[in-house]
Amino acid sequence: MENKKEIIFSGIKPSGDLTLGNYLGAIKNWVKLQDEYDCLFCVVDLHAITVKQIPADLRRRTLEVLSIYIASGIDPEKNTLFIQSHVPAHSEASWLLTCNSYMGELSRMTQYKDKSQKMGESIGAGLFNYPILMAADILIYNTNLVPVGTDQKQHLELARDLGIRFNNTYSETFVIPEAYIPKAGAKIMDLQDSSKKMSKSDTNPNGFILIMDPPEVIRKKISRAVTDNIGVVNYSDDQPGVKNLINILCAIKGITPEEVVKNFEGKGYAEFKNVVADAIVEELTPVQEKVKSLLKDKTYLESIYGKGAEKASYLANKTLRKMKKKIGLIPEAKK
Ligand code: AQP
Repeated sequence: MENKKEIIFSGIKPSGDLTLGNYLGAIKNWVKLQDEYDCLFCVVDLHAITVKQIPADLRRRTLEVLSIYIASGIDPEKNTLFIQSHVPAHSEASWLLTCNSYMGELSRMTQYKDKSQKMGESIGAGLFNYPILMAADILIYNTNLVPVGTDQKQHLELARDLGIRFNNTYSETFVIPEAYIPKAGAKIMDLQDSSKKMSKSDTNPNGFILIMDPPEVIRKKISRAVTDNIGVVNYSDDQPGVKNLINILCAIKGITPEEVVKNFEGKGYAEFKNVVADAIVEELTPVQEKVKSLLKDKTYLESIYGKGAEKASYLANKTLRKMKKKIGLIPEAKK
């Protein structure tokens, strides 16, 4: 009998240009998982529109994110790569789950609380409901594992709760997914304020490094990264800026913080920062070159996301039909 592989689903929203946080916390780890698991990697454009987007930018970024996946080493032949809005089952399943969700549990989501504090009255309903769409994304593929950074753990917990609730209410329908938190790069922090995670929607560009930032910009941002006046490269919570740079270096090089600390004994921050910047530039330059060349071949990209959507739709629709039937909706007339 064929040994069935476990299913992995993950995605990134094209709500801004992707950061080193997205790369080290998500994409770089996905590359390692593709041989062992059946992977679906999605560009979650419907999540991006939970905040205002300029249509032309959204279109550009959606294809850029897909190109970054491929350029980083995600093999489009081995994995299912697709654009979320091309598989309407995500939105339909999301509504079915919305009707089985509570306002209370959604208002407890810290990401919503953070964003709503900044936006006040103008906070969108989409942003409030977004964790349900994320639950639908995951549950309709009977996903076993979801590789996410620690920032997304709470949303995954909600997806599990909604899946369990549906199974208990209507009988076994969904596989209940587990979080797969990477050892390295789980949370890359802002370079200017190490108390918050590096985010693509940040207003201060010195706080993040973009995957597509040119080398000179990367070097400048790292040299400006906030550290402290202790002057010793230590891996300590008392030196959060330095700790973050060590985490970045470890995630890129696959080494431990202890090794980094040992290598920089008796050396200053300037030398340390140069090494970190070099490592980032060396890691991102080949990705950037490949992205630029992929973006010139729109026909190729279309063939990838076309095939991906077809395969994803087939799988998602099977679960969606089950959900509808169990809820009591009449099956569609046979064509
Ligand atoms: N700073 C980070 N460190 C580690 N992992 C990160 N991820 C994002 N930022 C970091 C991981 O990237 C994946 C997808 O992220 P997303 O873009 O869909 O959503 P997000 O987590 O809300 O990312 P941003 O950059 O903070 O987006 P905005 O600013 O638009 O809200 C997830 O696996 C996430 O863990």
